[in-house]
This record gives sequence, C-alpha cells and structure tokens, in this order.
Amino acid sequence: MNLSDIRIVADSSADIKVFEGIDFKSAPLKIITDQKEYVDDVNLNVSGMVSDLLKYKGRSSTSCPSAGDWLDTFSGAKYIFCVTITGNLSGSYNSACLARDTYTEQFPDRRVFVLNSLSTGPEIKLIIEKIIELAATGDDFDSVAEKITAYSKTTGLIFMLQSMNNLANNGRVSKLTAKAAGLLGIRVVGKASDEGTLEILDKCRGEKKGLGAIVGYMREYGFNKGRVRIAHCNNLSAAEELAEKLYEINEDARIEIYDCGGLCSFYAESGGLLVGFEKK
Ligand code: X90
Repeated sequence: MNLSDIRIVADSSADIKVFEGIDFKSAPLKIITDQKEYVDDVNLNVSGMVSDLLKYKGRSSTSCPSAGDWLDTFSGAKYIFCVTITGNLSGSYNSACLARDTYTEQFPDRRVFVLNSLSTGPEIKLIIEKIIELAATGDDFDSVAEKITAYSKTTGLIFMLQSMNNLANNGRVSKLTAKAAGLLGIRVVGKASDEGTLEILDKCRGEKKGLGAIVGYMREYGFNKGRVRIAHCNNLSAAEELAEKLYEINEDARIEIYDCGGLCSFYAESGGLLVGFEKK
C-alpha cells in the first residue's frame, strides 16, 4: 500500500471532518431536537449547538449514518479503511458493514475494511493516525487491516463528565449511573470498556480530583510516553491542566488538545473531557 492508494473514512464521532494531506471522508451523525436537526459535518457550529442545548429542555436524540451515507463516503475509492464508533452504543458499525457488502458486491476488485473501534472520539483519532503511518510502510491491505486491529487493542479512552443526562435519556447508560454525575460538583471518571460500553471508574468531588483520577488510571493502564489526544467540550482549561500533569510524568509525551465535534459534544456535554491514549 501507498498512502495515495487508500481512503480513510470515519463517522463524525471521530471529531475529524477534514484531514489535510490524505484522502479522508467523514460520515456525519445527526443530533436531533424537537426544534432542529444538527448535521455533524464541517458546517456545524458546535459551540452554537452546545449553547442551544444548554437552554433546551425538550427531547433530544442522535442518529447514526445509514448504509447509504457510508456508501457516499466510499464512492470512487479502491482501498478503504473505515473506522466507526463502538457498535455496542450505535448502529454506525452495522450500517458500515452493510455498506461494505454492497460496495464490494458492486465492485469486486475493491476492498473495504471496517473496524469497530469499541470507542469514540480521541481513541478513533489515534487509530486513524496509525492507519496513515501503516499505509505508508508498503504493507498490503490485509496486513494493514490486521495491524490496525491489533493496534486498536493497545489504545484506550478515559472520560470525565459533569452531566450524563443525554447519555441516560438516550439509553446509553442507566438512569442510576447518570444520577451521580448530576450532583453538584461531581465529576464522573470512566473508560470505554473492552466491550465498547461506558464503564464508570470513579466519582470525584471537583475537577482537580477528577483530573488526578484520570492521570492515576492512565498510569495504571500503562501510559508512558505514547501519544495522547484530548478532546473537550467547553473545557480547554481542564484539558490543559491534564496535559501539564502528563508532561510532568513524561516530558516526551505527544499530546494534542482540540474541541469535541457535534456528536461527542452532545453526549460528553459542556465540561466533558475525552482522553485517548496509548497503553503500551
Ligand atoms: O448511533 C447514535 O445515535 C450514536 C450513539 C452514541 C452513543 C455514545 C456516545 C458517547 C460519546 C461520551 C463519553 C465517552 C464514552 C465512551 C464509550 C465507549 C462520548
């Protein structure tokens, strides 16, 4: 493979809409309220949506890309690597698989590899960056697919949330779990489990303790000098504080901080932090 032979596609839970220098396409999820439908693409005003949602008291939900939406992102490409949000919380992985089957039936000489990230946001970003790295090594399609699957088992996602209302209202966590996050000053720290579900690790009083807990779990899971991607929803200060703590552990850590896109903002809610990291 050469980098120029492949297309990488991901749903918008990856927080990436455009990736300079490579053939990349994003399949948008949608955030739906009684008043408006927000398409999580490059045109979405994410902070506008977040402030709309802070005021909005009605029902809200999300929807994943259909097989047809995925097919649009595949169109014209010969070798496709596709990464989706965890199939345990979204239908995105299933529709991507349907799209793969349709596409390769129509074009038998084309290849589509669909990876269920079992995660979201910054962990998917790490995986995409790894695909780029692997594709440039000259390995063939199947071996890149194999290596990327193996790599995705060496990355992790930890999150810190101030509210889990949207997760609970949409059945992604139990109401009971969400309750703790609703208490004033409480930050819920958790991780993407091996099954691709939310697993609560800790309930912390205040952000400082929350950030300390994140660092503790990252150390426990083997963070040393790898890459770290931090996505935040309206909480740059916490992201920067976390980065500082991680640099104290290892000054060579390679950390990037950026804003959550629409889908992760909707579920992480204002104040939320998602951290993707390499475990080994
Ligand atoms: O298909 C759909 O409508 C999308 C459903 C997505 C549900 C979960 C999104 C989670 C976003 C929240 C904290 C991180 C959780 C990690 C779990 C694997 C971010």
